[in-house]
Amino acid sequence: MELFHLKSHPQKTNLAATNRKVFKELSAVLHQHIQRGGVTPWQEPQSWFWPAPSFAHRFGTTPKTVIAMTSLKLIPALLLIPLAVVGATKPAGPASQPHVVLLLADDLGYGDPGCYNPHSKIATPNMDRLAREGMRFTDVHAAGPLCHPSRYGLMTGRYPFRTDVSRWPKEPLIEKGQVTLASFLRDRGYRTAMVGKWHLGFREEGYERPLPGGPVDCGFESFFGLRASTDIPPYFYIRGDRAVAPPTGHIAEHHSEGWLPTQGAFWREGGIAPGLSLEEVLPRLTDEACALIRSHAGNKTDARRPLMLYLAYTAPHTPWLPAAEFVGKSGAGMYGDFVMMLDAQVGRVLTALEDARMAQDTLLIFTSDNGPVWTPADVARFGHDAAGGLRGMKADAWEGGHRMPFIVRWPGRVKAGTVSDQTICMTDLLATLAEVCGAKLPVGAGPDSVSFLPVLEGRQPKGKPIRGPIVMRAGSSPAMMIRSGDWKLINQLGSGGFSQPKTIKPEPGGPAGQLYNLRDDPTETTNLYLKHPEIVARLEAEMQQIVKAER
Ligand SMILES: [Ca+2]
Repeated sequence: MELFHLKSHPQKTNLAATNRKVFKELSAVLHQHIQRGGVTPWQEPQSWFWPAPSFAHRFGTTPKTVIAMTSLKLIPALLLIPLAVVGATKPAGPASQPHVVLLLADDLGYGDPGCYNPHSKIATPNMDRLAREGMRFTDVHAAGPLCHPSRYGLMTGRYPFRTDVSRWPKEPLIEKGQVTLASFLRDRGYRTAMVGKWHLGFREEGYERPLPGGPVDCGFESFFGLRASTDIPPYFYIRGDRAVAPPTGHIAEHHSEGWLPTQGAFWREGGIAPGLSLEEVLPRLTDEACALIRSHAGNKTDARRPLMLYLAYTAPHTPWLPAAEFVGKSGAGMYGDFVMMLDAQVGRVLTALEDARMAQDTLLIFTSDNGPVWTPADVARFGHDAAGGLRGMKADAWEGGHRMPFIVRWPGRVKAGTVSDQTICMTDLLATLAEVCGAKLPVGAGPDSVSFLPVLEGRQPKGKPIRGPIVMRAGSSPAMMIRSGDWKLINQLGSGGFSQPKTIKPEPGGPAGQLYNLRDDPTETTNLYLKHPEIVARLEAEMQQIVKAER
């Protein structure tokens, strides 16, 4: 066998002896491919080794990097092949697109992963590893500070205040035909799969019947997971659009001593599928995701397509149910132990991608849907700040409610160990992935989505914002907020969410809202509303313009 690096030595120097690692790796994949019955190069060069870019990425840093093998005498089936070229240039079409794995944690705070908070009391080696191997963002915002609005924005690229998200318990929030991350990528040749918590509504007419309007009607070709959070009944698994077993049993409400009623191993009473244990849900989702990754790599029909996997975890949302091996292991109580268990799940997914030889060609995003259920009293008790110094918690208009850990690992395309302070909204993922595919979004799709691919690729000049203002509704009040550059306006007083007080009536002559300069005051301690009326007026006008735009 011979190995060539065509860019530097166009088929002149056999590098098989001097580049043993590359040679062995390439040979192994070639064998594996042939054993799976792969096509021969002259029949279908672009998909000979699907996915072709994995080679370009693994063995070089530019699309021009080429590995060639000749005289394949070690492989009887290909004895007569004079020359095979792999990954010569980035081909058009699905084979040029990376796998996309979107890992969404549930209620994980900005200050939980060690890579975001050097004082975190929770060991998160796998999240930290992602940060070391990818780009860590410090100013990314969920589209809303609660599960369902956040996920609506993530899936559709449209701000959740543009629809009535309160309909979710009975109706699908995503309209028929509305473009989603999944439908868009499916139409670009991806195999789209979702595992985990949906929380965007089904048309519910009884759990013995199909559940229309969910993931498989919104662009995912497969779905295994749950209707909503593991503290909101009924509790049952769904595969496709059917209950695996309908929730014909009953479970009583549960709380944990020493915690608020909405913390600890808290769940509400209601229906549950026979045999379902809430403790098993988190590892079960990982089992499903890892099996899906393995089956994708092992099935020659599937493996010809890039995979888009949306893995929406149920942790560390309540109930906090760490497995025995994690109990007492963090310095942040049941919550911290459950975050450690989540981190271990992330590690399992990374290992599955590596074992399937997909990791090097996967654009992996790790983030969370909204802030933690962690109060100032918890910070004092454990010395752990789940919001990482930001003000507030889940549901709040303050930063703790929606500024999220957000890490992108994409070997060969996103520089390892980098940090970006670009202000980004999770609605932006749709336009970003469209640009990754070299495609334009259809008219009307992702109206609040702006591609941040230039940031990922290090092309965006530092200090030049990639997008305009972000507008959001608070989780527990009608309060609206806008973030524009360094400035942030909340059009009422109070948190707007779970922090007390939620709302405060303005005093005569006092401020009617909150204005903060996040550059000077990232913890939102000094309200400049009365000091800068001109900035308040400008931000209010910007906000109204965005809210009123018909999108
Ligand atoms: Ca959540």
